[in-house]
Amino acid sequence: MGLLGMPNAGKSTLITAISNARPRIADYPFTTLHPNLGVVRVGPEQSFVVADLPGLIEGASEGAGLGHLFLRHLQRTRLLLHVVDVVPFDDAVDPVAQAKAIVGELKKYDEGLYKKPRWLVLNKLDMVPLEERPALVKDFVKRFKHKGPVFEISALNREGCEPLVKAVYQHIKAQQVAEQAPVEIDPRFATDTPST
Ligand SMILES: Nc1nc2c(ncn2[C@@H]2O[C@H](COP(=O)(O)OP(=O)(O)O)[C@@H](O)[C@H]2O)c(=O)[nH]1
Ligand SMILES: [Mg+2]
Repeated sequence: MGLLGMPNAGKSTLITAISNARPRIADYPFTTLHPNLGVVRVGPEQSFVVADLPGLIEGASEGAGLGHLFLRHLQRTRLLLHVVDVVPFDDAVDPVAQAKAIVGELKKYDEGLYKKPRWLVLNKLDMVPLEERPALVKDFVKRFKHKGPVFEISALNREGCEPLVKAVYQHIKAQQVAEQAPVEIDPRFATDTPST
């Protein structure tokens, strides 16, 4: 599973909350040139790898060309989580516009990645009073025109992280099983089939 999102969205905090990785929080995005990989343990013999990919979007949009360093990791992911800070510090910043920009970069960057399943993870919900959350989430999803699954979390206090991790595991497992399903061979084309 790979994490996408603007700097400060909470990707490093999330990977710390759910996996054994210990990246630097609130780190300047370009200081990490290597993806942070972590193992998420879901249950006995149930785990998956999470990759925080600093620089993919940020680097690509700056023309820094760092993105390709992470492509290899990203291409191996079966699922992308798009992490969004719903309460940006700067009031002038519209988180929906930022999220759209990320998706635009992704599409420009690599059509294959753009087509991967991408779930929306609305982060920092702890900053939003309970009674305001439903409206905020509804408005975001509507304006972002998001069709897939949506998760509401606080990476900081781990609220909502467990259901997210379980859903991710199930998705990845299901895809893995589907990929390993035996390919049916048409007997007419099997080499050991008698020709009569
Ligand atoms: N209140 C709150 N702050 C958060 C949450 N997640 C991350 N932060 C803060 O947001 C800042 C950026 O987090 P970081 O994980 O480094 O973001 P990244 O740039 O996407 O990796 C840090 O100061 C975090 O403590 C959250 O769920 N709630
Ligand atoms: Mg980070």
